[in-house]
Amino acid sequence: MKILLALVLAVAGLLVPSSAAAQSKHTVTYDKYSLTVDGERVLLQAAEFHYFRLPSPDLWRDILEKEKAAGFNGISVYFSWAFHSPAPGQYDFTGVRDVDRLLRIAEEVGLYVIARPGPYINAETTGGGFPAWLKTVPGRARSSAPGYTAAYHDWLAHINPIIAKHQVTRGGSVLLYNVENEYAVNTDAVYMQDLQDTARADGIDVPITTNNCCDAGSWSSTWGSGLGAVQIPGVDDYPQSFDCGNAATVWGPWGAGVTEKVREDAPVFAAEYQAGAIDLNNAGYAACRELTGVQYTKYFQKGNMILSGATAFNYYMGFGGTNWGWLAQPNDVYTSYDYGAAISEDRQLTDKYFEYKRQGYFLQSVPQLTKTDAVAAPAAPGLETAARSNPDTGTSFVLVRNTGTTPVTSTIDLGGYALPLRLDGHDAKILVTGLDDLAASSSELLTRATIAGRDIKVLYGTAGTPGTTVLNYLSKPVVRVLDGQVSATYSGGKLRLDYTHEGLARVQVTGGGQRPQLLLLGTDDTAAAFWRYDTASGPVLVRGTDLLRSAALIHGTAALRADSNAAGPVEVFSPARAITVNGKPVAARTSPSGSLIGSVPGPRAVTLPALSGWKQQAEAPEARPAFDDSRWTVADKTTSLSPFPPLTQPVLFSDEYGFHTGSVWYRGHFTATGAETTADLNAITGKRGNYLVWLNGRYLGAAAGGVEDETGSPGAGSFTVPAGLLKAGQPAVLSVLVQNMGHNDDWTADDNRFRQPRGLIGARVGDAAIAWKIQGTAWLDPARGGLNNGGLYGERAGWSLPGFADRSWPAASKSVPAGVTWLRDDFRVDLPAGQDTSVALRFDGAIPAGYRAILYLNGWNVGQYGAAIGPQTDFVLPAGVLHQNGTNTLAVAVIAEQPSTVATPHLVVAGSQRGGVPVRDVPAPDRRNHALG
Ligand code: IPT
Repeated sequence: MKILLALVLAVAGLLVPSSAAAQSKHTVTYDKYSLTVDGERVLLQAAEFHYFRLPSPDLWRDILEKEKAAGFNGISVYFSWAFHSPAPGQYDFTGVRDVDRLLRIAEEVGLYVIARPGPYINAETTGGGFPAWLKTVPGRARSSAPGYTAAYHDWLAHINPIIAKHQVTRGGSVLLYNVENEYAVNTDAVYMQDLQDTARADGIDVPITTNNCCDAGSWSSTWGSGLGAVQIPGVDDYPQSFDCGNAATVWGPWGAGVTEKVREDAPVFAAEYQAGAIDLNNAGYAACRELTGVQYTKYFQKGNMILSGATAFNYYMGFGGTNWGWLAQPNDVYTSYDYGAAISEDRQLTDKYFEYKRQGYFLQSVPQLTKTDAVAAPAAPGLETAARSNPDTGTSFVLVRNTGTTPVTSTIDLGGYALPLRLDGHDAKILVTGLDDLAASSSELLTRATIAGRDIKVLYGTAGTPGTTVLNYLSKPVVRVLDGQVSATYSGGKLRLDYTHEGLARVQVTGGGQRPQLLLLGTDDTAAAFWRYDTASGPVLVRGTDLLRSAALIHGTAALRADSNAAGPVEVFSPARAITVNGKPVAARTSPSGSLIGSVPGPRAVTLPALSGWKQQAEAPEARPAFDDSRWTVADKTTSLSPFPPLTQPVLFSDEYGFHTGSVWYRGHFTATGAETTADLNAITGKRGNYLVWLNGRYLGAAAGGVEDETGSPGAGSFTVPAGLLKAGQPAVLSVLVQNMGHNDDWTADDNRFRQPRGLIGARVGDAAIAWKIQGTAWLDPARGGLNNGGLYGERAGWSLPGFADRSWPAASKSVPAGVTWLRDDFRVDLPAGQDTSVALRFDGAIPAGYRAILYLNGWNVGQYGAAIGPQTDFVLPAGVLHQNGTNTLAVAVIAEQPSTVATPHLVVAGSQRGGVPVRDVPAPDRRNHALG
């Protein structure tokens, strides 16, 4: 019965693969070579993933399945304190914050987890993970100061139990626990030790690591007093830096990218190995993907593997995602955190993904690599070589790199043969000798498996280059070339195959005193078309489709869950006699290679609606003198913990009054003399922010907010008071809308950056004594969280939400005055079922300088658009936040520094595949079912 149910579910494509290990407890240890689980050596190949940058939990499974399909066996996850804690003592782990669910998905998909709860995480996210309310807590952050200690103990008391429950040692998948982040300046060993003691007291029993940046030896047993030392120190390597604008010429400015060994008794751990870049210079993420492209990935990563002997890797980022809401740390990033990663922000697989897959499959098929020592390498004239060897099996791994930029033709002595070799400029290969029956090869190994009593090896090389593979055979075997051109010779117990890497050659070898064997000899591209999935009843190899999510072998059927970008072939190597793809039977024939070949359909065409029903409404009543601010907070503090002194009294820093997110309004009341000539203001907003000023309802203008740099002018603006606007003895009101961005990080661990204020830091109108009121975010959205909404009038009144009654709003003229204007449009989407269509909002034309726009999809703040913000013109609308079959509401808050004609966006398909994972709408309140504050 159980089997029948499994069959039905598997055929229907519903069976969620679960790691064989789930639910049973395991022992985790390590030695100088590698981590071990139940005594088995593990090569950890992880990709960094930030759940908080993808606000649709069903899509977490999509990304994790994509990572697994690329050969990763782990993910590394930062947990952002700021994302879970909107106010002191308040924590939320539900909905898009349900990290227990994330860790369950990782278990189901079969991925180890490196858990990184900080408390400090950097990550170009607001506050570097610190909640902004921490600015008002005394005691230096990232130290053993009591105030900070109490605050982070509260965070860890919430997050540690969730992590602990999911450890490998308790049947889960958390394999490593990372304390702090690049904690190398202004360090405090007592604090570093306490993080670990707290973790242990909370039940963390997997090895503890930390990621070091600058002094790789930090927190090793021999560093400093030894207090705070971690078991497995990790090292961050970013060889390409972040100069995306010069991608074409940059090559390793930040060093060779070889991870140092830090402790003699621990394995080498590449804790963050560069796999993309932040777009520091607004070059666009396509340029960052080029900076860290296939060539970089081959040369530096393969180099690191062999030169360092690392057996644990984490690639930063595997999928970058989106700084939705106010998640961005504004000095370094804007809305997109695409990162030029292997999986793009719109969840598409890029060229780089397939290079990760080639390397990942290789790593997973050579357990011999988990225990190696450096050995002398064979020479290859004109090329750089280095080697490592497994002392138990004699298997050797030879790195061959072309350090120059032009192709090199050479030979290398492998296994007693001088094998011809040609490497393109900056190309790198890892060649293997002595791997079971594989004596030597100048092709690289993609993967190997024994399937239905036959050994299959997939080997590959650059298209057009020569390849030779030498195999041990006790006696002369029968060689049949099924496809392609391969010549075979046998002598002295060795079968030698010579060929040119081209298309996909297939060679069947039988007899010779061993199991039958199928050799698949491909190019980079044809090798990348293979997918492998290890089912409970053995491996399945699939050629074709565009992503194999899982496979199951059930009663003679290979049940695949796969995505296809277009109609095409699917070839399955397995013991099965029939195939289903996504639950549907596929007509298949048996090929001469002994595989089943059929075809899969592509996605159905998608029509997206035009966004043509825009309505428009101006707001900003706060600018009007008569506006009732009696319920606003009085701003009258005279001191703050910020190292940045206020320029005038009282202290107007918005964090002091509990307003940490996005826009903040100020109203300053004073009695005029009539002699005032200027209003002089200063604001610190973080990079990309601004502020707009009204006096007695008259718009005076706007200025850029100050940025991180403490030495520069803190966002100074001097505004002329129009003659006659102020009258002697009459009440006057200065209204200021400050567009605060996210919060600075605390990379330097000295509080200076992190405690930098947001909002007004000085205000003067003549000599008037000003009485201030302040208003920011007015309600905590229970689903979208504390980082979604700022304090615009429309945000406070629910204009961003679906269901808000905009019936009385006029059709949009799209011409807006200086100030704040909203546009709204409802549209219906009906995307085909059983397929994954990724949708984005696109703005055409030049990015406007005169205004900025905050974009809300169904109430979720999905991004900010404007020349002052960044180069971004496409904004991803994640499935689930986008109702794929239903009504959606777009709301655009335009903050204009001058009268403008605004551009409205249109919908585009960013990618479409048949397949995908089921995605439900992310539950979130609309106007009708919550009370606005
Ligand atoms: C490294 C950080 O650990 C990580 O959080 C992130 O900020 C990354 O950089 C850049 O995206 S810091 C390293 C570059 C010195």
